[in-house]
Amino acid sequence: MRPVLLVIIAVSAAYAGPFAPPVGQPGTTAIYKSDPTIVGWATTVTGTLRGPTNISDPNSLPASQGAESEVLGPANADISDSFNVLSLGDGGKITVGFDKPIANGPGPDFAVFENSINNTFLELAFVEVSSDGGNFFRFPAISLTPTAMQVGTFGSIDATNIYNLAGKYSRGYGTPFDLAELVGIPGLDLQNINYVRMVDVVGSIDPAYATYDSQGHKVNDPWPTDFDTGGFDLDAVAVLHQAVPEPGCATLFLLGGAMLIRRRRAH
Ligand SMILES: [Ca+2]
Ligand SMILES: [Ca+2]
Ligand SMILES: [Ca+2]
Repeated sequence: MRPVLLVIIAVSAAYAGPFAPPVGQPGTTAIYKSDPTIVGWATTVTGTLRGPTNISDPNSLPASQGAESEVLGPANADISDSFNVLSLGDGGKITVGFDKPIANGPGPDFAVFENSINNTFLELAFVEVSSDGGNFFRFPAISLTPTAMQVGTFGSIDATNIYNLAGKYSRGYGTPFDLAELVGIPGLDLQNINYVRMVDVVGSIDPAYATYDSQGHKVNDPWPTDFDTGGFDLDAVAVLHQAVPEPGCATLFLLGGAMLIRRRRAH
């Protein structure tokens, strides 16, 4: 009896939260970088604003790891090279675009890849989307990581406490986002999403620097990360559902042509 009890306790301690577990666990929502449902990747960076490596230090320089080109095309952070990413620093942000708009289809519509080397050192980012490039709308993120103690520089996070925050999964595996969660927002066309923005959560529980999830919890993640790779590290953004071109225009054009030909023949 005793060994069974111990196992149960160990499992419940390891996965304390209600959300999907890490890569390799039953029920994970992680999307592997070569998943056949991926139909495209980010093709442009339309804006980058890096944050400092330590927001509490006025002399802190912005995070510097990686050029914008590192986040374009397929996810490529792996065991041989985990630095083909762009690091955001505390509160930094980056906005990417696509050759075809993302659209809301069944289930997740895009996935964001970070370069975490394991299932627990998770640097997180809020994710926002825009149709017009001016108005951005944030996915309702949830962080249930306890906030009584700061998660340290190389501290751990339980992925089951994390929802709708990029960086939930280890390198090579994307965190999925479903546009259906943003239904009914004026100014956002879910069939025409042209921009995705990642915003580093900072991760400090100090009220002077803390950021908050959609339920008012401070988002606690490894902090400070006072080095050139500080903050969230964006590897890539995968598209799972692309907008289908409006059938209206092409069909009407063809119909119109056919009618013209008929008329000419009739005369
Ligand atoms: Ca969807
Ligand atoms: Ca980092
Ligand atoms: Ca990359």
